[in-house]
Amino acid sequence: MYFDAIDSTNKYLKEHWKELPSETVVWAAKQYGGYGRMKREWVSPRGGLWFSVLFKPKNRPMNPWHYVRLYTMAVKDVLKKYKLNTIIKWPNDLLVDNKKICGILGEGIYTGKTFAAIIVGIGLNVNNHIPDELKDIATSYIDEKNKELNLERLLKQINNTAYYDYYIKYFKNNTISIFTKKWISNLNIRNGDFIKIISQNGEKRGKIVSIHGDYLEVMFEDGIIENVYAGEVSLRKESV
Ligand code: BT5
Repeated sequence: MYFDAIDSTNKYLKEHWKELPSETVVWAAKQYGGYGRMKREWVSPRGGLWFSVLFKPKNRPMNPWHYVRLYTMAVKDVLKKYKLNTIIKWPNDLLVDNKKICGILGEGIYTGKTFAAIIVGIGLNVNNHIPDELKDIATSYIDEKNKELNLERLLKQINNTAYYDYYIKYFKNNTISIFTKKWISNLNIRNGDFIKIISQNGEKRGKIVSIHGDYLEVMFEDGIIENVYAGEVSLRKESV
């Protein structure tokens, strides 16, 4: 489905998931109410690629974070074809030289015991120049390469890669852990790295004990080991 302008493609699917089939893609040229985790604003002017995909699978894992990871891998692979190398920043971003080019948001529709649907929203800065207030932390394809890309072709390539290279291959109960391992090996963090965790309760420094898909095991400065969950924190790498 294509919209010239919409508040948010994720919001659209959250309101219409019941009557739409699995794997519906909603794409908008522009969003005026785009959002990220914890309802943070996602700047979505014309020129960027803003879309969401609905998943209502019968026999595949139903954790929103699997779908976020699916798209970080697919967008990374496709941008590489356009000669732009990115790294995956745990848990949901793609970076170029430490600046965010893509952010991905997974949301689950929870009905009682299980998720009935997953909505994954992809925000990729392509032909849009980054506004001054985000220039220190964000970049776009055109700002990196001085070249425009065809958004429709890009959208198809990303969805084809996500579907055929990862979803069909790995999104089964016995293969999803292989996919998660593959994803972890593509991250910009390793066990033993020092990090700063930013959450609604403030900032804390610690060292990564182990990395998992949905959470990190972290030893904080006071020696206490805790799990920090992907939905609740932002992460910065610290130099030692
Ligand atoms: C994300 O959140 O990175 C997930 C963004 C998902 C956006 C897509 S677009 C299609 C679909 N429809 C929606 O409404 N959402 C999805 P988070 O990790 O919370 O990062 C949000 C932060 O990124 C903001 O607080 C800003 O600092 C920064 N930011 C905002 N707009 C940006 C942009 N266009 N490019 C890079 N960084 C941006």
